[in-house]
Amino acid sequence: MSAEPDTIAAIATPPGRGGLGVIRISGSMTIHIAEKLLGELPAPRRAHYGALLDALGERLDYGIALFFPAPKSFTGEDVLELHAHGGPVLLDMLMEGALSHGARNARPGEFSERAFLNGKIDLTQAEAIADLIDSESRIAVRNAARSLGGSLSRAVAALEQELTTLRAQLEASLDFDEEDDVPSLMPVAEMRSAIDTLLTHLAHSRNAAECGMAWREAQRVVLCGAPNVGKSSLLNALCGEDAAIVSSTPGTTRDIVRAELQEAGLLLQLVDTAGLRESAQEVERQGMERTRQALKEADQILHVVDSNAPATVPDAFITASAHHCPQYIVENKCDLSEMPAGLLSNNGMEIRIRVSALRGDGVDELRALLAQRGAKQMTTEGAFSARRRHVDCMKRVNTLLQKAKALAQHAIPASEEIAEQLSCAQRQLAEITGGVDDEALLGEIFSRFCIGK
Ligand SMILES: Nc1nc2c(ncn2[C@@H]2O[C@H](COP(=O)(O)OP(=O)(O)OP(=O)(O)O)[C@@H](O)[C@H]2O)c(=O)[nH]1
Ligand SMILES: [Mg+2]
Repeated sequence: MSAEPDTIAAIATPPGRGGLGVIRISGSMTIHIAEKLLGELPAPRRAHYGALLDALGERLDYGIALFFPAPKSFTGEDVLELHAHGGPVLLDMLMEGALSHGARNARPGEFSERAFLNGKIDLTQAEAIADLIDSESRIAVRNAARSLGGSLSRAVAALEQELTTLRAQLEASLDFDEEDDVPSLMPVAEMRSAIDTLLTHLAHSRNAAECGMAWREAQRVVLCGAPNVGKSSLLNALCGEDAAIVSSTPGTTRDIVRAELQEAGLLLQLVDTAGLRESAQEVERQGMERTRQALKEADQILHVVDSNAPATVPDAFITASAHHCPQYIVENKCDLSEMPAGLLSNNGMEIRIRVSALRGDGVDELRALLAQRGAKQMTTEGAFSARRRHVDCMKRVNTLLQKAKALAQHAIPASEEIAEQLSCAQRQLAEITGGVDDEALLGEIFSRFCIGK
């Protein structure tokens, strides 16, 4: 992190040619740079149309400039935005101008980092900006927008407030206890119930955060089954492209093949695996090991079978894996027996469907079911974009509160130990919004941003 408040500049639009290209400048030299590159300082927060000059004062383009004086700007510093035409060489020449008049190239995420350090946004909002840019589904966009608007921050702030109140009460009783005769101000039962309430509220926020985390990342749909039943063909049919190699030789797929699919706003990652069978060679056995690993990480499992072959005994591992997530029995190759494709049964956890990957019959129906079920696993209501980091912090808070609760079960509770657990829990909560001074954490978060953000 930079200690010196120097002036930074970056091209904020993606590389390549486009209608417009935007350069962003932030810092104490901004006014000077604006005067040099525009010939005058634009009025604050008003679109200014005029010539854009190079390092030597020669006109390069006409464009729009926006000047946001500190502290009412994104970073909290003086900020200038130059909207030029989107030519890469033109933008480079304008950047040279900004650099020659005192700016330096911004590091990835440095604008957001400054906004955070100047108290314009908290850490969850900074992360939400990156998530908004990286969102790969409509729901991920909406969740990121909620976090940017402060949903996650508010949930954490409410928990912090409850914790502060509880700690204050507890500390007050600790002080009084020292004066012997004065009874504890906080009865044990009250303390326990306050911790319980906190745990309930925490679980609620954690649920929303876990949902948000799930929406940011694709759900994994793993296709498995015996060799040659048509797993790879089905993957190709579902995603509409030839992502996996198909052949009539059993044991074609050795390694994991992944393909992405968007359906009803949901991002699904289809995972094709090596067929499971007893008499496999070394390489195929390694592939089967990967299949087993993929099954462990599955959100939904498609167990593909050949509808014409005698029902193969499902691999024990598939059956075991099916307990932790919804499973489908997909009877493939129904074209061979001229049986109609479509849903056969649906009993909640297990769906049976008949398809022809070759002809595409029943594939649309299967795709829709996958999205429907995927969406069911995650509510959208109240979810906000969240990262594993936030969820992990909440898990730690939960453990600390559980410890405090256990301590409060004793007839004569160890109040000081409880106070210690609560204080640790508060530090964990503060880490979510960036209230804790942790340079390594900030460096890690902001370095993943794109330049100009
Ligand atoms: N008639 C018919 N043939 C199919 C269908 N789906 C796949 N096949 C054929 O079955 C053979 C095996 O298909 P794959 O998709 O490679 O099967 P797989 O399950 O991925 O096989 P492995 O990777 O070896 O485990 C190929 O010859 C496909 O053309 C189908 O719906 N109908
Ligand atoms: Mg295959």
